[in-house]
Amino acid sequence: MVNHELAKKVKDVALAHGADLVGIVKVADLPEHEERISRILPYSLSVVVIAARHSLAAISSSNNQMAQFDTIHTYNECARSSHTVSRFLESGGFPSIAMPAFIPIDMQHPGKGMRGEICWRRAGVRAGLGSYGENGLLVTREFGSAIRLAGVLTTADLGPDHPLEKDVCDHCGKCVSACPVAALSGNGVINKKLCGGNIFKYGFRFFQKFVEGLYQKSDPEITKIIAGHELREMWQTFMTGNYYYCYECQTQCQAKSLPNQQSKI
Ligand code: B12
Ligand code: SF4
Ligand code: SF4
Repeated sequence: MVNHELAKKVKDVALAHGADLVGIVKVADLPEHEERISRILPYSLSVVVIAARHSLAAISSSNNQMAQFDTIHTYNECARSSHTVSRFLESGGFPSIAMPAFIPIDMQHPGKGMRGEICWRRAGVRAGLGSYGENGLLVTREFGSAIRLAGVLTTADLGPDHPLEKDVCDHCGKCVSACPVAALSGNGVINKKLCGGNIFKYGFRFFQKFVEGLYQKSDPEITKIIAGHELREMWQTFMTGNYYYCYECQTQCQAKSLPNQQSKI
């Protein structure tokens, strides 16, 4: 039986432990993911979708390390909130799993790390957290696209939310023009290769080329590469688990998001 009271409690727990927005979608309303979900947690009925907001100032900073540090924190808030919710539900007798926000992710063919078990944008739209933007991201009334998403699978039959009736994106097109590598062409269409090349400067592809490159070089060249800035950058990526070098399409819906953030003071 659909439990609205438990849904309310779950939302309170999520909001008290790092979430800024939370919504619920029935597994049956995510037919694209139903098969995978049933393999991860048989008899799951609901997905709790959690959004944690970025600091808009940090991800707009020209110093990318500020944006990366903020991203680590925002993902941590997603993890904290989703794990607390899953433990809360399990203590009530409902098997539940906190899902990764982005990694770990299936690295095998054909997805190769580019397809999540649940697409959080899609789940967020169906749970009524916001709507799709021209940037292809989930845009919220409260924080624009400057959020990170995660969630919890549960066997509890939680009272669901509904997709918003009104489009949150005002189609100003700022995100499309702000992309430094012209990866966006509007209406959510993205050239994943162009974007990936820009945001993952020292990610997997760089690592792969780096290792390949070492085989083809002479000893003195290898020594130079090993002493170079790029290896240190890659080491930092591995250490922090964060490798994003661009946030432009996340920061453009400022008109919508800033007043709300200020109103909390
Ligand atoms: C792989 C991945 C990428 C890849 C591919 C992105 C992509 N478009 O699929 C790359 C490396 C390019 C990438 C880039 C970025 N990513 Co990314 N990425 C993911 C990841 C891990 C998986 C996405 C996935 O499964 N895609 C596969 C399929 C489902 O996507 P698709 O085929 O494109 O289908 C989409 C469209 O068809 C769209 N769609 C369908 N109908 C319609 C209709 C309209 C009108 C529109 C507009 C769209 C639309 O809906 C589908 C998604 O819901 C998710 C985490 C997760 N598990 O969700 C994060 C995630 C999507 N990324 C995120 C972010 C923030 C970014 C970046 C800003 C980088 C950064 N600095 O962090 C850029 C933004 C690029 C952009 N504008 O889209 C956030 C998005 C937050 C938000 N507000 O929506 C996520 C959810 C991570 C998180 N946990 O918060 N990412
Ligand atoms: S910047 Fe404008 S067009 Fe892009 S997602 Fe935000 S509101 Fe929509
Ligand atoms: S993250 Fe940067 S490179 Fe990727 S689509 Fe957004 S603006 Fe373009």
